Amino acid sequence: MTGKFYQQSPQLPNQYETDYALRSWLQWILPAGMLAEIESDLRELGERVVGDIMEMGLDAQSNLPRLVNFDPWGRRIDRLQLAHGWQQLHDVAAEQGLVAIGYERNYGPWSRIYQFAKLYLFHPSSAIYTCPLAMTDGAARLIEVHGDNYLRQGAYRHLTSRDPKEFWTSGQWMTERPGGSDVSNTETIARVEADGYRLYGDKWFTSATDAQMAMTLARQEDASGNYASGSRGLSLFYLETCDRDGGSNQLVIHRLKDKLGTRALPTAEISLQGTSARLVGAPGKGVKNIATLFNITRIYNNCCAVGYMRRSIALARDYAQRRRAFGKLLSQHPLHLETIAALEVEFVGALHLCFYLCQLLGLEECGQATPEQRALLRLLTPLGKLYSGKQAIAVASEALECFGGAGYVEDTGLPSLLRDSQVLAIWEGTTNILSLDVLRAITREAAMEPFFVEVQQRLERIANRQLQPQIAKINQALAAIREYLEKSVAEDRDFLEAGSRYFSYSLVRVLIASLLLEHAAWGLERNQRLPELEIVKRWCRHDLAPLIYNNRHYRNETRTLALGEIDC
Ligand code: MFK
Repeated sequence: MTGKFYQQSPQLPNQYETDYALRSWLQWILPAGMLAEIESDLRELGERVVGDIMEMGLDAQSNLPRLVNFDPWGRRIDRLQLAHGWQQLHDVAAEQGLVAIGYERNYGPWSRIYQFAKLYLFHPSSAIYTCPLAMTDGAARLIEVHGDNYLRQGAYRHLTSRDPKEFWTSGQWMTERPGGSDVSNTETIARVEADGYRLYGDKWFTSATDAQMAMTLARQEDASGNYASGSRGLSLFYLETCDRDGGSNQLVIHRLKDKLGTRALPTAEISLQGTSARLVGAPGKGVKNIATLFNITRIYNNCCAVGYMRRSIALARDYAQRRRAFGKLLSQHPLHLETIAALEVEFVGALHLCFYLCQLLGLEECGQATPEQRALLRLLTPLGKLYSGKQAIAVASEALECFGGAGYVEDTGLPSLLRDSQVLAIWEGTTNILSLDVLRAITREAAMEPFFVEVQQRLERIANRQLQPQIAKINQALAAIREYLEKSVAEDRDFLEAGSRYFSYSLVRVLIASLLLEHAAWGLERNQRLPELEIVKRWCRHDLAPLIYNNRHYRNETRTLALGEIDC
């Protein structure tokens, strides 16, 4: 092809140095002195994620995992062939302490913030190596809370190691063919044999199948060969994927999933054919105990969603200052600027929620959280995951559009942002499953009152009169949420379920508004006009409580619309 016109590719500068939102949040929240201690580490990682770490991720994305079932002589081997880049990411994750920092707790409850700041920087360059890290972290926490000495002295040390040779990742094998979100349909059974438990069954989605261990659910067989049904019949098991001689622990890998995105990540269908395993926690408490793990992975999901948002915007922003159209740079087109600014508002809001959640997690794990903060952590975990997952997809989609056709072309690397973001709303609980979990949190953990008090106290701490219109708007939304909850008492359970996604969105939008507002007020007190001031004004222009009040008639109409039961 001839012609003199070539477009310039977007360039990424140091991802920590140029991230005012993260840096400003850390300055606001971290104790004096801590940021100075960790900042060189964050800066160095900010540089590497646009350098060698990004190269590793690209290598992993270009050399996809392959499953080799048989050796040339017909012997079943089920060997995963993984990209060099993927293996390097394992080593970098260990050396950077991406899991370890959260357990070393050198900064007490603030350690989680430090760790998640690093994960957030690492994630968008990592070909989603953060998926195995999420499950690894969840498994470490699970062992800390429910594990016995054997696991604490063994697996836990591997999971939290900084030595690449010692560092293990963990799988979380929950999904079975009849199950999916409804884990109560799990069919895998655990039988006591001469040397302990052996598991038999099929797991339909096992992410990061290259892990050295996994946490999984199975139904225990009793002495008469019967099994308890439902989710209360499930127990939690620990297994290692290889036996002592390095052979498979009676695992058969049938095939790798051909997925829309996260293609560097090996996700397999496997069978457990007498896999040696160890019971973790009390029998019959499998779902409750594995929740310790998936509540951590849900926070990772939130953090990684924010990481993708930030990367999408960084790319679009840079490109806007290189690409000319209609005689000027994209950055000189008012509508284009509006578009990127709207993405920034979404991203900064999501960042505030995510890191507040990490703050609560750190307090809880260090035994410093109040009962109210523990209830909030329980509530905000599904809320943060469900909201950020959806917004990451929307932001990635809009950012691709900022590149026109180039955003749709594979070798620009841009389409993978959208494809990989899409999974964030699916795995670890879909948006609807999590909206229902929000109801579980408010009914079983009484998390609603702590939520109201939290937002109210933030507003009360803001003295600046300039911010009164936003305070009024948030108070109005809080009143609407209270009214909605009062009304729900008189309604049936379907009322709450049908409205639970909108209800969840309302809680998130109100909480984020209060977080942004308090941060903006903090800036004003220091005579700094932070971008959060404009961000919160724009945030509050939208409906903060998009609740739906549904009754039987409304739901009948919904049924008609959803199922197309309309006479033509
Ligand atoms: C980049 C980031 C990467 C992230 C990693 C990605 C890895 C991908 C791997 C996967 O995708 S693995 C599959 C993920 N699957 C899910 O997340 C399952 C989604 N389904 C649910 O979450 C359902 O809500 C659930 C399975 C939990 C419903 O189970 P049940 O048994 O029908 O619920 P039930 O009876 O309400 O709860 C049982 C117990 O667990 C209760 O405690 P009690 O026994 O004391 O009554 C609940 O309170 C407790 N529980 C349930 N959800 C909880 C919880 N406790 C704490 N937190 C929760 N979220």
